[in-house]
Amino acid sequence: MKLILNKEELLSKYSRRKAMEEDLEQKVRKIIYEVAALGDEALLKYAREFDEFKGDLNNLKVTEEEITEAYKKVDNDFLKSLRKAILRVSAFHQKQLPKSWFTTEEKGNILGQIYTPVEVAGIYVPGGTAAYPSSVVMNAVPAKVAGVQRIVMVSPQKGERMNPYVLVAAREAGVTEIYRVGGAHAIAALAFGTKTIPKVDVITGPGNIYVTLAKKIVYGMVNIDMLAGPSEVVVIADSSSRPEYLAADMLSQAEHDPLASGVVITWDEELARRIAQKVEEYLLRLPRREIILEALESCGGIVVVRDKEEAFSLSNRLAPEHLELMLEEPFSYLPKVKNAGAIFLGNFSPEPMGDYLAGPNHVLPTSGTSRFYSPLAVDNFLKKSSVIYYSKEGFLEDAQDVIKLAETEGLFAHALAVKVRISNE
Ligand code: HSO
Ligand code: ZN
Repeated sequence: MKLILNKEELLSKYSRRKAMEEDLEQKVRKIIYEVAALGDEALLKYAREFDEFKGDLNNLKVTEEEITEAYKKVDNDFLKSLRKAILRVSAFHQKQLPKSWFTTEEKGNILGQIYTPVEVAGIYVPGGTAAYPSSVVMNAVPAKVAGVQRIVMVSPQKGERMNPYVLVAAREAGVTEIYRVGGAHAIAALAFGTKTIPKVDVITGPGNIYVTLAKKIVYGMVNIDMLAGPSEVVVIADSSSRPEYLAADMLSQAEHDPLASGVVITWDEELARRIAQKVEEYLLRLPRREIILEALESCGGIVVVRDKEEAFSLSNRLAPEHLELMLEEPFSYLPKVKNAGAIFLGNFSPEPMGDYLAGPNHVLPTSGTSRFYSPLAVDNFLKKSSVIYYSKEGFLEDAQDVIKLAETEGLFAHALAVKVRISNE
């Protein structure tokens, strides 16, 4: 495989990847309309068809016994690491909690803004090899910190049982109920509600292309976090880093998905050659080598650019989900970063530290959307309300202006609501 590329070669790989996104929207729309109209009946039909679900409607919900069983299956070291991750992720998200505020004006009017958590949050957790306990944590913890009372998780069950690590992560992170369904039909069920699955206010979490399209379609009926695609990392490196670090970091995101992306950008040709050698070497021993190869082929490589300026302009154009600055004095480059979901600085901050334990969220904007989306956060589970209180004196001061503006708009009942208070005072 040709690992060392120039800028144009990388950009053409990126545009080919976009074109590969099939037009599945019609198919997904049909599933959503059916679940909206027929509820559980359609949900069950699609769960049997797409999730290989064998049971009945009353088996959709994961039981307490299954969760107890799951605890018996996971090892203690996992539980310890998981709990540490939850503590660190909670601490980080606590800092995001916004404060409601009020201001009192001269005439005694009080204005403000209050934050209220949504009542019910729906979190989507993919099944199969992408059933990550860490993603359960990253979705559930910000909801919990926001104060959401009901956190509903959906995840397709592959095989005989739900993944015990996912179940334990869900319980530890504060998920209140779990349903073994996935795909577009699960998203529709969360958006509209069925007899079995509650209607939620916001749906978060990454999924495959069907899930992403479904989230796009139900948006407006519920809120969603973002439209996420396969994982990506862009590493900008100089010779202060080490080829083995850079090669491993590139592979770490490529192993997620055949459409994932791992890119290193450098102006040091010798470094590029040494990274390529290391990539070949590591590939021989990595179990997910096939996925990595496909990913690197479709959307990865080591790009040699002219200089730092060109490196940052390319990275800003790609607007990656994860950006690693493996550079001497990495903090001095922060002002050059315009678009990135999460930024990792220095040789001891490889991206997996952020995937699991650092504290910031790993649900991040992908496919160039870090131009306008932000990481999943506490505010995805909160909404604001404005608060308005007029004192009598303040009211009388503003009343004529409101009457004037209302009458200009032809809205005489609006004007009346003010006038009636002046004449009765
Ligand atoms: N890098 C992925 C998240 C993940 N990695 C989960 C490992 N497990 C998207 O940020
Ligand atoms: Zn990852």
